[in-house]
Amino acid sequence: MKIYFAGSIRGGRVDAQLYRRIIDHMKALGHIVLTEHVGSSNLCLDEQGHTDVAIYQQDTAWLRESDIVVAECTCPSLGVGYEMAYAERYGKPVHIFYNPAKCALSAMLIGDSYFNIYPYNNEDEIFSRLNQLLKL
Ligand code: 6IA
Repeated sequence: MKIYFAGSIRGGRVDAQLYRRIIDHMKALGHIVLTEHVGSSNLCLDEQGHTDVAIYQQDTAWLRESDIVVAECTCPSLGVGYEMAYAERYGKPVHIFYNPAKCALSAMLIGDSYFNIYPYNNEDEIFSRLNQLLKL
């Protein structure tokens, strides 16, 4: 499957290493992750030279191309929230993870029954859920 992984970039990079581990796990299960850069540790440097228009056009094209959308939403991000609504508009299955000990997830996600939402207490819960969702 082609997976669109969403995680905060300008909203803050506090969970960037967690994003990398989630992306690596999904790749190890045999899937293609279209948005590997979300887990990159030197993203700010990489960002130079990419216009916002090009980023928007590429990411929305990848969302339309994806089979499934996975998001880690503990760190609030306007871009990720937009991507969740965009994925719903195109009928993509959306799976959202967040740590309730670290954030109160927006009512605009929790309140929308379209989304599959998984609060977790530790990373192992994310990986075992992904194993269920993404088994080939
Ligand atoms: O509002 P935020 O920046 O936190 O939004 C994060 C979300 O928007 C992520 O899930 C990404 O899919 C998308 N996004 C935001 N900035 C970029 C970006 N910047 N590149 C790709 N997707 C982005 C340039 C990075 C560079 C490695 C090309």
